[in-house]
Amino acid sequence: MKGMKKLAAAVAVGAIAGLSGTVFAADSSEPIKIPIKNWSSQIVMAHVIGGIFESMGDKVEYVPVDNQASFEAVRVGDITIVHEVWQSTMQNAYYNAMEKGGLIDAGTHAAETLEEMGVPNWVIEKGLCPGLPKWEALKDCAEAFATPDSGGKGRWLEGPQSWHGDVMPNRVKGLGLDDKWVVKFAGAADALWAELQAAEKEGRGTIIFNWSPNFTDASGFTFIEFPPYFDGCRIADGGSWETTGCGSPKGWLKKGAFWKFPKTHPNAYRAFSQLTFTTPQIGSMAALVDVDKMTHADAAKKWLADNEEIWKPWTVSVLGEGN
Ligand code: TMO
Repeated sequence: MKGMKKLAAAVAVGAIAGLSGTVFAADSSEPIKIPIKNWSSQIVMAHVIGGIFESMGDKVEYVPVDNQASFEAVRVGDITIVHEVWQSTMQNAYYNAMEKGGLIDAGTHAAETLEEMGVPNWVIEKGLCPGLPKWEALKDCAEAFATPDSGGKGRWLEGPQSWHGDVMPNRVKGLGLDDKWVVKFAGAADALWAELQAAEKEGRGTIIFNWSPNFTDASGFTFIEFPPYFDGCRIADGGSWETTGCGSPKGWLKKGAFWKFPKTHPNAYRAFSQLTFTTPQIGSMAALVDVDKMTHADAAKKWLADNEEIWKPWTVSVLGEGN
């Protein structure tokens, strides 16, 4: 009798689902594990995506991870997704994990990306380095960028060393700028934004590593034009001292997932694979924290509340509401 009831219920569900043609399995009640890294848009987007999953009835858990280690972590399922894979600095780790097996491609955001050294626009307007944004200008303006810790050279403020290893020291040397410039690593992203404010207050030049999409897209920031990137130009990718002066490539921003995610959480996976953010959307996620000084979690709540018409459709089956 019990079995009959179950069967009848299954037939009824099947019949209803049959109207729209497909039966969707329910998502597992196991939490979806979302990585937390160390730059603002990534953390806010983690909570935005978590909020989207929660709106669909899924459980989520936030897991702090080292950026480079995150690709192995998602390959073996210690985290379920990676949602900001920046081509210029992460594609090797991403494709290596895919080749080993376990990481699947979950689509590409609309935003194009750039991770590069640059200056706030007022540095150019004040004439602190005539000839920018061409990199050759850096040969003749280092003094205006000296700081107490730079030994009389210009300070080239790179992000934390965990982000790109020796790419910048190698670039400075490759371009023959190492007698005029010295690379210093910021302890964290916040130190880059603090430097922008301090330099403006003191009226001295500043050159920092930065990226787009970011909150600085809206406030005026110019990326320096280095020799063009090509595959293998960097020392770490087999390049030489003649080629490692190459700049960063413009690139994609991808998503990835643990291969079992589509099976364990088919509905959340469908939403995740459909979701895509633009440059201004990602910039605004960062701005809520770095300009408006909200917490990452509050920023995500506000972003979700302000942008329902953007993300709600991703939570609904392509077959229409009710699935
Ligand atoms: C990975 N990042 C956007 C900080 O360059």
